[in-house]
Amino acid sequence: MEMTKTLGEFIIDCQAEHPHATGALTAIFSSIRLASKVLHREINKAGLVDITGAVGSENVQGEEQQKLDVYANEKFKTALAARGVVCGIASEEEDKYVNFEEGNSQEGEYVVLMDPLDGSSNIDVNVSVGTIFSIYRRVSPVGEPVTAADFLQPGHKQVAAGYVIYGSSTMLVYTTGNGVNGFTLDPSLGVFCLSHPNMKMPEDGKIYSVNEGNYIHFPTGVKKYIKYCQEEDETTQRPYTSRYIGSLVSDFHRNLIKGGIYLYPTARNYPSGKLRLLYECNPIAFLAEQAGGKAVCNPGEAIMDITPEELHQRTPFFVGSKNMVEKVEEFLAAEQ
Ligand code: P6P
Repeated sequence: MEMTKTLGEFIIDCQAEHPHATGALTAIFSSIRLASKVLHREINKAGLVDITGAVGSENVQGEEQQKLDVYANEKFKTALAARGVVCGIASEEEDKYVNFEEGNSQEGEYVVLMDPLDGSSNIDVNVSVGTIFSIYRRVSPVGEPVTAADFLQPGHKQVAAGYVIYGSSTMLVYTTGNGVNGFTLDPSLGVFCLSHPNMKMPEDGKIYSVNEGNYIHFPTGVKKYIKYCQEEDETTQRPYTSRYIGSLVSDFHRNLIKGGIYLYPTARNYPSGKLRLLYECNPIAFLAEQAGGKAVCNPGEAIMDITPEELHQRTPFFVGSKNMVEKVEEFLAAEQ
């Protein structure tokens, strides 16, 4: 029986297809792979220790152990800084971007933006969470400290993007612009194995994911689309099913496999939308488009065409099966 290809073997095969590849991206994925295994181990202790807050105990270095989302940030930051190919990162857990000064990091040609543990409030109720990452080539001169411009690039400049979902199994799903592939961690071996080659998002779906608690504050077009999802219509297999986990990576992952749409419009507490453009929406949008889906912020406005103005800016977000996103665009456009 043929052994399943591991993530490392897959990346090396892909690198062989790009003779000019320097191996830098391979090194970055190796860092992400390592940090995600560490996080897998910690998250799966959820039943044993309080990992949603300071646990009150000290680790071997005498440091007080930290909230898991801050812990995740430190692990990914350390892993990414260790290889000398990443010159800096931006993170939901960091107010400003971080310039790496370790070793020859300034020679690094890539920057990474990440949400190290998205949906972390779900940890203490044992609901799946995820890490989201987005990789760009730096635009500032190699050898100098990173600048804001390195991070404020539009999503269509991404070199790679992906997520790790810590659920019933831990999976890493990523794209480098040549399709989407999913790898499942085999904890007994400590390797990610190619389990979902060439992932394609169904053009249509019957699942809509939205926090309907915000309904009364949604734009009229969104309200009309939600009612459309709930109407009886056999020809379009409606009513659809409402599925909302409250963890973007989990909702997106299910919709990627089964077909569906995730909506986070403007709402009362989020006049610009809740989700962050740079390290949540852009990477998920890259994956969606590479898998045949679509991601917009407003009708006719692709997420990846937004020119970012500040690191933590938010945006309305509609992502999923192409025909479902285009249908919500119709409802939004009709109200403009
Ligand atoms: P709400 C988690 O905080 C997150 O950023 C996404 O993972 C998730 O889809 C969304 O916010 C949930 O937000 O307002 O519905 O609780």
